Amino acid sequence: MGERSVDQASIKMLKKAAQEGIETAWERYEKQQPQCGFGLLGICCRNCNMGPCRIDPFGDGPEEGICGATADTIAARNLLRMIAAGAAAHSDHGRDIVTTLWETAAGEAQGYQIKDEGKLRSLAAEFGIPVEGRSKEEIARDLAREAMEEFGMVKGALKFLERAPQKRREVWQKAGIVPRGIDREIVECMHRTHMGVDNDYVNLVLHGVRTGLSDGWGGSMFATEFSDILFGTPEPVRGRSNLGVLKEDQVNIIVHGHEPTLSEMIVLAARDEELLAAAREKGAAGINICGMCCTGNEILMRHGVPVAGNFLQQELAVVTGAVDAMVVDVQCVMPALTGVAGCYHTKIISTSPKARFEGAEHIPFDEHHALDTARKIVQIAVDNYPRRKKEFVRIPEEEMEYMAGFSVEAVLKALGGSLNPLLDAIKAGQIKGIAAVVGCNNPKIPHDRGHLLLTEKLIKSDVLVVQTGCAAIACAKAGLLLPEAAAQAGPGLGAVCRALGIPPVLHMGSCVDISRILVTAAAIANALGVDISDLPVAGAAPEWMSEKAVSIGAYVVGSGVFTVLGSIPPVLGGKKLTELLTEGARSVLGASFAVETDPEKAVDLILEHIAARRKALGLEG
Ligand code: SF4
Ligand code: MSK
Repeated sequence: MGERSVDQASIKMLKKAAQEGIETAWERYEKQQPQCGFGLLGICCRNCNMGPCRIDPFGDGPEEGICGATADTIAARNLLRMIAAGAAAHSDHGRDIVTTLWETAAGEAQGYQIKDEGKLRSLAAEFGIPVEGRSKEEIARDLAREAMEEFGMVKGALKFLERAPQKRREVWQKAGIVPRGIDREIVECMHRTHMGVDNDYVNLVLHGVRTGLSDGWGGSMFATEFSDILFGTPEPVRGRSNLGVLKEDQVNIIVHGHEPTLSEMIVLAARDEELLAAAREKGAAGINICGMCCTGNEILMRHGVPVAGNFLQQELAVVTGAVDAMVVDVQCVMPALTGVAGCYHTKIISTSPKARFEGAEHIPFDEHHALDTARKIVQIAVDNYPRRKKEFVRIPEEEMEYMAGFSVEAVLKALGGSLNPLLDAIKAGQIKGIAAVVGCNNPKIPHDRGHLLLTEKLIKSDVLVVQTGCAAIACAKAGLLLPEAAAQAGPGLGAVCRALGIPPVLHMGSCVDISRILVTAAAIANALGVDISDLPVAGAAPEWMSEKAVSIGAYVVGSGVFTVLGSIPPVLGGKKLTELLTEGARSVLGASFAVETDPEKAVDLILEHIAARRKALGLEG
C-alpha cells in the first residue's frame, strides 16, 4: 500500500501500531481489496426481498433488477438513501440542541445557560417571537417550540430559507424543491425509495436536493444557531492541534463525536477543584481535555481547547498509550476503537442512548444531570490514570498552534463591522474568490493530503479558503490557520490577511457549521444583488467518506455552489444519473458536481470556475 498519511504524528503512530500488532483502518481497508465493483458503482439493490439485484456495468449481464429497476433508478435510489441518512444525522443533532435549549429555558438542564442572549433575541425576532419586556427563558421556550415545529410539517416552508437570496428561492420554487418540514423530507426519501415508488432518477435527485436543503438551511442551521445561543457565538481564539497536545504527566481525556452538549460539560467538569485534587492524588499534574473530529471543533471554536486530530487519527490517539478515557457520543466514531483500546489501558466511554459500542463502558448522558454525569466520566478517567502502561506510552511531539472561531459574526467583526472590505477586495481582484474546503478523511486517499494540497494551492492563487470539519483540523495541524500563513498566500490575499490580522484559511466550525458558510455566501450574494450561483465561490470535499457529506454535497450544489469531490461517489454505474449530477444540474440549479481525485486538477477546476464567474460579473482579473 502506498502513502498512508502526510501527517508526521500519524505516520509515527502507524509505525508504533504496526510494531505492537495493532490493526487500524488502513489495514482493514487493505483487507477489503478488491472492493465490490457493484457497490462502488452504486448498482446493487437490496430494497426488497426479491433481490438483492445487481446490474452488469459492462452490458453483458442483467440490465434491470427483478422489478425492472434500471441502473439509473437503482443508483439514484441508493444516493437518495445516503442523503436521507446524512440529513437525519445532522438534523437529529440539531433537534437535540433545540431540546437542550428548551430544557435550559425550563430550568431542567443541569449546568447549561443561555450564553448569547443577543443571538437569542435576534433569532426570536427572525421567527416573529415577541422579545420586548420578556425574560430570556420565556423567549427561549417560544423559540425552541417554533424550531421543533420546523422538524415536522406545520409550516409551508422552512423559516431559514428566507435567509437565502430571492433569486435562489425562485430557483427552488421553479424546480419544486422548497423544503417543507425537516423530518418530512427525510421520511419521504425512505418512502420514495421503497420498492415500486419513485423510479425516475431525475425526480429522485430533485428530492435528494430538497432533503439536503432541509439539512443545510434547516437541521444543521438549527444545530449551529442554537449551539451559539447556549454555548456562545465563537470569536477568534488560539489553541493547539495534533497528537502532541496529549500530555505525559496529565490525565488525558479525548472527547470524540459531534454534539457540544456533552463536550461542553466535560470541559466544565475538568475545571472542578475536587477532580483536579483527585488527579493530583493519583500523581497527575492536571486534567487535559482534548477534542477529536467535530466535537473537537465545537470546543476549539468556543474555548480554544486542544484538538488531538481528525477522523483517521482516532485509533492512533489510543495507540499513543496516553489516553486515559475517550468519551464518545454520536457520528464518525469507529466501532474498532474498543478493540484498539483493549490493547492499552484506555477506557472508551459511550454516552448516547443512540450509540452503544461493544466493549465500551456506557455512562448515559442526559441534560437533566449533565454536569454530574460529566464529573463521573472525568472521575473514571482520573482513576484510570495509574493504570497507564508506561512502556507503551509514546506521544509524538508534533503539535501546531491554530487560530479558529470564525463565526459569521466574528468574520464581520474582523472586517470592521461590514462585508464591504471583503467585497472590495473581491471586486478589485485582490481576493479572486472563496472556496469552502470541507469534509472527512478516507483511507482511499493519503490522510490529509487532499485537504492540504488543495488548500495550499488555492490560497497561493489568492482564493480565500473557509473550512469546517476534519478538513479544518488537517489545516490546523499544518499551520495554515495562523495569520502567519499569509506568507504562503498569493500577494493579494496575503495583503488582505496581514491588514486584518486573519489567517488565509478561516476555521468556521464543525460539519453542521457549514450552515455558517451558507449564511456568509447568502450575505455576499445579497450585498451584490445576485444569486449565490453567480458568485466566484466553489466547494470541495477532497477526502469525504460519510453519508453526511453526501447530504452536504446536495445542499451546497442545491444552494448554487459548484462542488468538486475528491473521493468517487457510488453513482457512476448510472450513466444518465452521472450526467445529471455533473452537467444537467447546472441548467436547473445553476451548479453541479465534478469528481476529481487529483487535487492539482481539482484546484484547476475551481480556479476556472472562479475565473468564469468573475468574468460574468464583470470583475477584473
Ligand atoms: Fe431488485 Fe427491484 Fe427489489 Fe431492488 S427493488 S432488490 S432492483 S427487485
Ligand atoms: S467529523 S463527518 S469525519 S468531517 Fe464531522 Fe470529520 Fe467527516 Fe465526521
